Amino acid sequence: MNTIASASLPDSVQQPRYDRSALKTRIVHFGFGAFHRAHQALLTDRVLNALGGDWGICEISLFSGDRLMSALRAQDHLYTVLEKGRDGNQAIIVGAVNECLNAKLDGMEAIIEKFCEPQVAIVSLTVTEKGYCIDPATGKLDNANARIIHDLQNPNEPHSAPGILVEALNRRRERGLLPFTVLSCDNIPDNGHVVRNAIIGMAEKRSQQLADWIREHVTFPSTMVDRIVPAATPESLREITDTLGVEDPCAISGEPFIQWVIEDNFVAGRPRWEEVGVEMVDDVMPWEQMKLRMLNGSHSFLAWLGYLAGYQHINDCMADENFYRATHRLMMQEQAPTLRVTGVDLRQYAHNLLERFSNPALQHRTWQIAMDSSQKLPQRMLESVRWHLQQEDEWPCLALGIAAWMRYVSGIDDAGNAIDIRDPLAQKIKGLVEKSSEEERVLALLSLTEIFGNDLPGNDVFVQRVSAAWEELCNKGAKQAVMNLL
Ligand code: NAI
Ligand code: CS2
Repeated sequence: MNTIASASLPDSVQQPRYDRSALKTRIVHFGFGAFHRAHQALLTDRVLNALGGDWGICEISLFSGDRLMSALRAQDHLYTVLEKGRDGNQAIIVGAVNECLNAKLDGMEAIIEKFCEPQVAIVSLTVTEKGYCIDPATGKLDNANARIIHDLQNPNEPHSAPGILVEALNRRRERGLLPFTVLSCDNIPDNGHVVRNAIIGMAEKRSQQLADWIREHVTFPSTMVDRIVPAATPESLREITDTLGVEDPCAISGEPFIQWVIEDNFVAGRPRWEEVGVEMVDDVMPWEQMKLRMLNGSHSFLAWLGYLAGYQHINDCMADENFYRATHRLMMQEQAPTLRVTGVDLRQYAHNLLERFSNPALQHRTWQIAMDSSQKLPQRMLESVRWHLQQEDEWPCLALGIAAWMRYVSGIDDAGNAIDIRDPLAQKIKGLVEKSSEEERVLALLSLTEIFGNDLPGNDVFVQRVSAAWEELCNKGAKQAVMNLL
């Protein structure tokens, strides 16, 4: 069969310029999803193109991905990234991946052993917010999570990402091997500390010595990651086939913009990512907050309100002047003041975000961004609300955003159509929705302390403002409610 590994590709397609046979698995990556392919793997590929070296990546997928990984193997672990700008596209063949393992194809034991190979220096993760098995309101390990319960009872046969890492580190320690750096690349505030807490929290339940060894030897740098990479669709794959002249089932499209800010704290070396524009800093938190609140907060605002209003894609929302202006207002008046990042022109940052959101080539679905929202709401909106409550000022866009989440998870859009809600808390949310009338809904959903904490549901100003926004949304619909913000 003809694949991108065997076909002769057009000259316009960028291909690896380095010796791929020199690659070893120095990075093991959890979560061969859309994002990793177009971000960390692509930037590592850029380092290899610039400097050569042996920094190969082994891709791991636990719960699905067997077909994807079979396809990846059939094309020598090469795949395509199509960068889609307003002014045209660029196809890039990424060569940094040198092997892959999948739980269904290879078994969990082979996966755990891969983490134990002596040359493995970095384990990176893009397993989505829910993959960390934490309580979103506190960032602490969720001991009631079914996978965590399983892994604590069966520590040598783990199922969760933190459980697998604890078992791998345990084996490395027993074998006298050096540890690796754990590098979370998910949109979670303080992602390094969160994954550290989850791993040490589990290790402590196994053995104090193991927990102490991890504390002493393993590092967990936090990162800020940014590139809009929508899920692949039949249309996006067809466009790539047309560009290459051959099919690539592992291909992914995304925007040209890319940013990665990393705390420079690695125990066993790293690729020289700084040579390709990655920013290595001492403290990533201000950057993460800026991105999570300005970009992701606005994305969620648009996803819930846009979906309710009947807009399928983020760029459709941007084409509505009221949505555009309300998003700018949310960014500049309600998110930017809460930030402590220095040396960034936030006005320009907001302008660039609106440009990126407007990119018609991306077709980023509002429904996709609305997925797993229970895991996203705290860091994208609620932290900012807490800041405003302390300042005793106004936050109408955030209030409407939170009410829009409530309306979205209530399951019916403004045209009366049912919404397909995907969320790890979906069952619990459904129960609360079914048991409450429209008038009782806000209070019913505020009982979710894993999202709202213990403080917000008891704060009268918070409850009153979200309730007012909810009423407006129910009575007037999303389009009118957004217009009334202006
Ligand atoms: P995706 O759905 O394409 O891939 C998610 C990957 O995580 C899959 O490989 C899946 O098997 C794995 N996964 C899902 N649940 C898991 C669990 N409970 N335990 C272990 N692995 C699990 O999603 P995509 O687009 O790759 O995004 C992943 C994450 O990357 C996002 O949630 C976000 O935190 C971060 N991110 C995504 C961006 C994007 O534009 N797509 C941009 C910036 C960050
Ligand atoms: C989006 C993000 O799906 C979502 O929740 O808000 O994945 C967003 O596309 C990225 O964070 C951009 O870097």
